[in-house]
Amino acid sequence: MPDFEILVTAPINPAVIAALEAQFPVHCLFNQVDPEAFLQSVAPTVRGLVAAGPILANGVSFATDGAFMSGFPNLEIVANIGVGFDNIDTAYAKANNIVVTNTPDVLTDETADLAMALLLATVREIPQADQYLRAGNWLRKPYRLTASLRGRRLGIIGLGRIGKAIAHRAQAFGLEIAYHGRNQQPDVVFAYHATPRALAEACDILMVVAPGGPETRGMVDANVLTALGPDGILINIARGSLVDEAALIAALQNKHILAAGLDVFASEPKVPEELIAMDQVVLLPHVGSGSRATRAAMDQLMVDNLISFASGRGPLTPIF
Ligand code: 8YV
Repeated sequence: MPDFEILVTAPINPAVIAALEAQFPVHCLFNQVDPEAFLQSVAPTVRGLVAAGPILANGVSFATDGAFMSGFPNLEIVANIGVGFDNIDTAYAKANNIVVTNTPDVLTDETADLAMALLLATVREIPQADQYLRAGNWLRKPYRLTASLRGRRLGIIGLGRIGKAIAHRAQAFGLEIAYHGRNQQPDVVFAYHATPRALAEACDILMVVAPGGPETRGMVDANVLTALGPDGILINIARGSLVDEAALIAALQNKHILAAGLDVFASEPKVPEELIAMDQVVLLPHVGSGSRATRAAMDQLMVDNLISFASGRGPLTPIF
């Protein structure tokens, strides 16, 4: 498709760039010495953008906001690698008839697996116990006893595809499940709570799975954490923006909650020193979807969206 020029905004897998180059003329913005001058030269003819969320971008990406998109007079599609699309100004895209695609489904099970692994690691202190053994401490005395998953109630904020996959797994672990979301879902048997605070009051594990963006920013605040209680465990695999990070640090320091397992952070890849210094947290570098197979499937879905759209068959997974 020689007349469908693509601009890649983030340093994605080189193999994916090669796959795009087999179909389209491709420009890469992220490795330019003078990105502004480069943009000026290519922007008029670019019809598709490849965007990526926080982890692939790793701070090098260009925000796909309205100001950025407005520099492309012939922009028709933004293809995102990632199911979350809070890195894209979707209101601007919609208003300007720009299609936005994401990569749902192909990462659902991988991310749900990681959520359960992070929950177990946090409750049973798996990284801490591993560290204890490696430091030779086991030779002196057994590892301390930990909290337990038994008899716990799991509250899921955001019962979408990934939230439901987590609920399915959590049922097999014998957990009682409740949820909060924008709306109660008529076909769901789990107890619904209209606010994050009410959910936190009813549970002792809070699993954050809802999308990022202005609507959910800071929804897990000091009040919600206090409601979770001193045995409470917070797991966040969604976006750092959903949790008031300063309130979380204070809640952990003051023992208003027991522990936290975090795969995402407010300003990742920067993680607050206070969290790094704590023993009651498990911290992961945003690896929810990060297996080779799942990332390859996400990459392929992004490429397939562009091919399908550019050849007139429409996008495969548009967000609106
Ligand atoms: C991605 C994610 O790895 O899909 C998402 O929304 O958070 C991760 O799975 C990342 O955003 C890719 O850019």
